[in-house]
Amino acid sequence: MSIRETGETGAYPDLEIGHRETWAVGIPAILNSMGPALRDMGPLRTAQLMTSMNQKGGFDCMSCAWPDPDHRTPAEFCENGAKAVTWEATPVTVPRSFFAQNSIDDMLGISEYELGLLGRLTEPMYRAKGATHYVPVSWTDAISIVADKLNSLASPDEATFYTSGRTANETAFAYQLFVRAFGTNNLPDCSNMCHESTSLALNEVIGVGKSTIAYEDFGKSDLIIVMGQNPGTNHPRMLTALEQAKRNGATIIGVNPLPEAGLIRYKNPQKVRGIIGQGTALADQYLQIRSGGDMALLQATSKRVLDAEAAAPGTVLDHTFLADHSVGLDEFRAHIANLDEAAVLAATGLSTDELDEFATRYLAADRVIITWAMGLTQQKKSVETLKELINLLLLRGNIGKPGAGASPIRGHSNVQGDRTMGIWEQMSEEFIDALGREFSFEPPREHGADSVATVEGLRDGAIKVFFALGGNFVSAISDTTVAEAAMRGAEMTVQVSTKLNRSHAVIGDEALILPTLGRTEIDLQATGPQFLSVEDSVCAVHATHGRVAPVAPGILSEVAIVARLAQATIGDRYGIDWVGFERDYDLIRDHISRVVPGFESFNEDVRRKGGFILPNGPRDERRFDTAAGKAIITVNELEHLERPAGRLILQSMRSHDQFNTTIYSLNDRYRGVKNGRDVIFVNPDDLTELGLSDGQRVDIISEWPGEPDRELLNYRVVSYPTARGCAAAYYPEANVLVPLASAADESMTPVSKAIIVRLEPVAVRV
Ligand SMILES: Nc1nc2c(c(=O)[nH]1)N[C@H]1C(S)=C(S)[C@@H](COP(=O)(O)OP(=O)(O)OC[C@H]3O[C@@H](n4cnc5c(=O)[nH]c(N)nc54)[C@H](O)[C@@H]3O)O[C@H]1N2
Ligand SMILES: Nc1nc2c(c(=O)[nH]1)N[C@H]1C(S)=C(S)[C@@H](COP(=O)(O)OP(=O)(O)OC[C@H]3O[C@@H](n4cnc5c(=O)[nH]c(N)nc54)[C@H](O)[C@@H]3O)O[C@H]1N2
Ligand SMILES: [Mo]
Repeated sequence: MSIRETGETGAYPDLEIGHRETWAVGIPAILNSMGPALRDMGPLRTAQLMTSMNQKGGFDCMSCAWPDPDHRTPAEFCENGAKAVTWEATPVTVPRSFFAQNSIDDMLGISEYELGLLGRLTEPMYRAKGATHYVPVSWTDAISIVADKLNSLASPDEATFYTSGRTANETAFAYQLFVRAFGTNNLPDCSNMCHESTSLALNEVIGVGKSTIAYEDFGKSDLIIVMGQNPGTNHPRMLTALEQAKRNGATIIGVNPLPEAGLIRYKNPQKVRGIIGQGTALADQYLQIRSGGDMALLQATSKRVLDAEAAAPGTVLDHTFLADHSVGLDEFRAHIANLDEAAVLAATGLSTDELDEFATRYLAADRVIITWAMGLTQQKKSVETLKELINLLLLRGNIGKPGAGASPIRGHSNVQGDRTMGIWEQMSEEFIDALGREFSFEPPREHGADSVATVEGLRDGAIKVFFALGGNFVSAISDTTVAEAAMRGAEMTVQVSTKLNRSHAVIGDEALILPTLGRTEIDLQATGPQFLSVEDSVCAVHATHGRVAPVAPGILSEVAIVARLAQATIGDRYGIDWVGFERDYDLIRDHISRVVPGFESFNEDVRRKGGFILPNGPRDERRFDTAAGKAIITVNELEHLERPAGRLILQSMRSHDQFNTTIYSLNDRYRGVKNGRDVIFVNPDDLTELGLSDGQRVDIISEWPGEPDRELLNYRVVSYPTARGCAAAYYPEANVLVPLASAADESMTPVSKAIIVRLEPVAVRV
């Protein structure tokens, strides 16, 4: 291994590595969450927000899609929810002078963290072709610049319309209607990079791409398996549900290469016991699996289940359920009988004892829930892995009975609802038919571009206009260098945003920033204050009401922006009442009630305290609307990621102080990192094997056949007890290492959790 000469001192000179936490939440969480909120917002605004967050009649926290319990505590939020609210509801605004003083090139030199700290956007900004700076522009001009551009395109497919998952149901419905009426299905969204693998796998085998449980099921379960998910950081209120389940006698198993604090032990900040007491030891078993090894683990467990059935016929499988509700058992049994245990051990990095114990626990439980997030969905074989997860549940009838089921835990607070509302480049024929009927037009049928195809389209010149309803596309998508070059090739880019981020600096020839209201703010329209609605991870839909005054006058709601753009672009083409939509969101809900199943009395149901729960075939009546009319047990070839000698499998994940590409601070408390993000966590035995040591600076290099190496320079090695052969670094920085072509089979989700890398020591010049 050569010593490279790339190092300056690290990007974060104050970086400190301290000790790793095994407990999550408790007193530090309360102090951490309330401190910054009080400082930035003042006591009144803070009180208004914190007491209405996630309450019936209040607003929905935008930090994740975790559901709300029926009985709410007065403080129904977590540390990270409080951070998200503080970040959005800050009274600080970006002054005009910022754009006058800083050119777009200057903005490129400002980090995501510092851009966010500048505050909220308050007026539309325009960068004309060739100009070096953004200048203020009126709403009327901004909207007509975009509409004229869209109407000048040779085909509607030359434009693409991204959505980030914070967009509410009503906005999402109006937006996709506009896009389809304009004439394209180019509707990429953050879900393409997130739970797409889940949606595809579950739709195929159980007929619905969503969770099959209700919130109460956690409390009724015997065994909850949490796979590829870090709830202590990303869904902290889930720990309360797990704690409750544990008190009711459930066993909890974590499957994760990293020892994640919250999964292991938990102190509940909403209870006195949790604040001063010992808290709860959560996980009964913790499998530190090798990245990408989950398919092997699931197959090995199914094999043990089938072996147990063979040893005591008629006693292990749920024969009635399988006979009535599934197809494919015989083929599956024949296939799994030949499972190569040596391959399983290699793929999982686990011992036979660990695999046996896991299977024994599965067999001992009558009601099993498996939850999962990005550790399972951002892998090359994600879709197959999730089908294996369903296979395992089906064998013992663990779908459609109390306390049992498959539960993907979604990320963005309304990413699931956006899909229900039609934000997808490949919506079903039924949806397209219903939409066309409701608005008397013929929507386009050909599938549109997803997130990866959007970058390819921009790169190759097929796509000329990029419009984003929220999000931070260039930072979120894989292959940063390629994505940024592609975006710069656009003729026009438009961002509807609350705050500045990198996507406002990496732009096309012409660019616009359209500032919008956040979820915390009162949305006053001609007919009075409006509310919106969201759908959580367990298919519960409820209203969200803004509670504080908008941060500045003149900011439009997302609905208003979409409606005005639609009016300016397609006008009265199909007689759609865009003006009415902006005045009264009930009109949008009326249309939704006739297009989207489950929403038949939307305006009425959504006004009930706590909202309503969407129908769900598998959960409600063991009805599986698949091609076979039953749940499909599938045969999947085990394939595992080979790790070439001297290389590591790198995953990119979130720190405790970030929301996706938004960085709240440079700390990751549970993992012991302070004041920096340029770290790579590596197992101590791997360090020895690679001849590296803790504290050393390395360049991280990913390799992809036929392409030049991708590099992330000058990272500090942290010796950390992750699984052997695996390493971890933070997203979004690590996206430079993920080739655009490295996407999951079928779902095309970037493989953010398994990048083959080598580490090269750098000589640091101080
Ligand atoms: N505070 C906060 N909350 C958030 C977000 C945020 O950024 N900040 N983001 C939101 C969004 S959009 C999402 S999608 C969710 C994300 O929620 P998570 O999926 O929890 O997010 P990640 O940080 O990507 O963590 C992935 C986890 O999977 C593990 N893992 C990696 N590879 C494997 C593997 O091969 N097998 C297994 N079994 N595990 C693996 C990692 O060690 C890590 O614990 O959180 C949502 N909530
Ligand atoms: N390497 C790697 N890459 C990943 C992932 C990973 O784990 N590893 N995770 C992937 C996942 S799961 C996801 S979901 C994507 C996330 O991708 P995105 O959803 O595109 O990214 P975010 O960082 O959530 O977007 C934040 C921006 O949204 C804007 N915003 C915030 N609130 C609002 C609002 O109310 N309205 C509007 N209009 N704008 C608002 C703000 O300007 C803010 O800067 O990233 C993906 N990329
Ligand atoms: Mo996500």
